[in-house]
Amino acid sequence: MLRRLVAVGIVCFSVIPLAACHAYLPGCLPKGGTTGTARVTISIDPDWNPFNRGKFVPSSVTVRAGNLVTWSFKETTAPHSITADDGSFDSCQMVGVPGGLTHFTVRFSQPGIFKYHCRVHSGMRGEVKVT
Ligand SMILES: [Cu+2]
Repeated sequence: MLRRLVAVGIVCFSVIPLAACHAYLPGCLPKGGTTGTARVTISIDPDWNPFNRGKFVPSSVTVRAGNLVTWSFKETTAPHSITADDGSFDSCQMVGVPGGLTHFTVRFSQPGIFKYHCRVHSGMRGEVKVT
């Protein structure tokens, strides 16, 4: 764990000597994740908006109840999280460095609209519609 934090710090401070890298989400415990083959993959892509740094693509997806959704990390300059607005799942952090979490998968069992966000960047938002 410490080695991972040091690696993130090195990447962050050599690439972006500013704010986006301070958020290691200490004390956050990932929850709601699972493994398996996802029906839909959402990419976390770069976004050079200085307030967001990343974006969920596509930001809205539709799946059937019981399907899995995987978020895949493509952005490599800032940490992000996939955090349900209702707290039902949280990746805590994903980073594009060796040893970092680069995928996060959630099973959506109940119909509804599930909104999520990135804990690090308030402008990063998305939703999963479950039919
Ligand atoms: Cu983010």
